[in-house]
Amino acid sequence: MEKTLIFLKPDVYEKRILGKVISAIEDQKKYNILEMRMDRLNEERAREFYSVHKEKPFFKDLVKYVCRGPILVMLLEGRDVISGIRKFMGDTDPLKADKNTLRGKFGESLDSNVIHGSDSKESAKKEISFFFPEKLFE
Ligand code: IDP
Ligand code: MG
Repeated sequence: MEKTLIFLKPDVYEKRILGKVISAIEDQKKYNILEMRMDRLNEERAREFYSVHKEKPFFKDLVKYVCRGPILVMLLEGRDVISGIRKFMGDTDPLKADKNTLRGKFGESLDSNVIHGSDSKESAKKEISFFFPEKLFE
């Protein structure tokens, strides 16, 4: 069993579709939600979380996006959950994402693209410890 870190971004909260996105994930019948918490990133924490992107032209907009409202953070567990949930998220750009992915269905643009998901075992480990430091070594 593998673990990953996802969060539903502020656009999901703003549109009041947290429940719909959680339902879509649960309907996959593949993953266990081990932890779930409303949280909010400030600029400093967002910059730290996304530090791999700090040289990118969109970094400033990305930080603004994820700080603009509450996020719902989840620790997910399942077989191949890291790649499985990434596939289910869909393309980073909702306009390019398949219609039966979360971003294709609920997203609008690069700053309303619904969800973050860890992209490797290394980033999952780092990102789980960022939000759930007490859970990492269980
Ligand atoms: P991912 O979320 O699919 O892993 P990344 O390349 O890691 O995509 O980018 C992180 C986030 O930064 C994206 O989810 C999106 O919100 C934002 N982003 C990515 N590329 C662009 C861009 O070209 N313009 C504006 N925002 C972007
Ligand atoms: Mg990424």
